[in-house]
Amino acid sequence: MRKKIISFMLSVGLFFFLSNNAQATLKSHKLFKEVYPGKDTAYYSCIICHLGKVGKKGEVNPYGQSLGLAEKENLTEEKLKAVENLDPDGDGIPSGKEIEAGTLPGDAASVPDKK
Ligand SMILES: [Ca+2]
Repeated sequence: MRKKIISFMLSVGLFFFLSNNAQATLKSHKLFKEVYPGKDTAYYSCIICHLGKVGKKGEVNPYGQSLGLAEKENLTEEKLKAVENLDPDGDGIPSGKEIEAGTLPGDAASVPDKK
């Protein structure tokens, strides 16, 4: 019985931990769309900032790292604007230009001339 109670408490804790992370990620996603509107819907994907297709907080690509998402900081419009002139994926194109062109600022294989 005691094991079941402990197991239940851990499940409840894990649920709240995961839903907090998911909410923060969704908030960042919404902000990105607001700051950079008018893109193709497919562009607004987790892979803009994250390594996987399902964005997990902490598992971020170089662009996500430049935004401080690896340190689990909250995303702000100021942070998005502040990294527009940086090239975190090292492909020679600044993040702002990549977003304008619809390529991935955290993936060196995605550049404006080969989308
Ligand atoms: Ca790129």
